[in-house]
Amino acid sequence: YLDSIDPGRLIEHMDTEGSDSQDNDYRVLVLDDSRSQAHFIDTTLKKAKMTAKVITDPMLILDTLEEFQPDLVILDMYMPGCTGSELANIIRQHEKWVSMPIIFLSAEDDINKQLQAMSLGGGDDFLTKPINPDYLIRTIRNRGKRAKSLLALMVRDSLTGLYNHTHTLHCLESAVQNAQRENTSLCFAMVDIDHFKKVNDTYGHPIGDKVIKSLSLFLRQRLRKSDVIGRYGGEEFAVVLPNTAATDAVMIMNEILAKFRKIAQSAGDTDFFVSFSCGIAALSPGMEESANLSEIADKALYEAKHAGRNCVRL
Ligand code: GH3
Ligand code: MG
Ligand code: MG
Ligand code: MG
Repeated sequence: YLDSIDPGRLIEHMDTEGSDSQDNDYRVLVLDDSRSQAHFIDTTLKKAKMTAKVITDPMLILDTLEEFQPDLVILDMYMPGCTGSELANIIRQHEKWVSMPIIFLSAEDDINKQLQAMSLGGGDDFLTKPINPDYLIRTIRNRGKRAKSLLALMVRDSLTGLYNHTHTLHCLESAVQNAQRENTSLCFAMVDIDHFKKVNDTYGHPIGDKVIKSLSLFLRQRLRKSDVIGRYGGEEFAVVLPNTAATDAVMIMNEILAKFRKIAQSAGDTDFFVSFSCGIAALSPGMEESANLSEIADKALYEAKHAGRNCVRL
């Protein structure tokens, strides 16, 4: 049964978002120009088993966001050269950070100034110093939990639960960066169900949906946990295969195709069979980065369709 496939690939994809064990696992970036304050917050967060990163220089905020990828940011209000609300505005200009919670921290107890900071800066909370550690942790947990579950919804396709088009491309982008940094190979595969219009026309749209879900489930079961699977379009899927050479990717996708087309899809009391076509783009160590993997995979997919469908092309 699929003996030529690396057993590591058979590990089922599991969704772990929202599980209890992860509830405390927030990545929190703290910016406070006062070292003693920064240290106090750092200690408080670590005691609550959060992953904290503390910086004291406002100039480092954007680079550190990119590097640390926090779930939430805590900003001191008054710092030399800029205010917390000015920084929050700068952060919010980046699409990627639009929904990330920002908590202001300050000794400012004038409610009007607090209000002004909140309305100018796109912050979500204003905590006053001296900070009550329990209150700080509770605020982070509440904000963090909601932000994480919203984000989890935003990146997924609702029919299949797979990553959506946009998030799949984001994942491809970071996978390419990783592969280049670590000098490893990477493949990107595009999968498109053959003659899917006929399925809809013959059996109806809901049965078509069932076929899409069936392929989605099959890909999840057959690929590694580290592979990224996305619903790229209606009946199109995309797979990012890190640490995978071109010949292996071709073999894996051929195996998946051979098994999938044997699965009986049922429509009432009739069974039917569905195949797909697949185009693969490969990035090998040392290759020029200019290669646009999604364009190349798309061309390979077109060739697979042109060659009569039901096949894999590199
Ligand atoms: P080919 O082998 O060339 O890919 O043929 P095809 O019929 O699969 O190609 P085409 O891309 O022209 O048709 C895809 C069809 O998939 C058209 C559209 O109505 C249908 N479709 C798109 N999204 C969904 C969906 O979410 N559910 C269902 N049931 N059908 C969908
Ligand atoms: Mg300060
Ligand atoms: Mg299509
Ligand atoms: Mg199709």
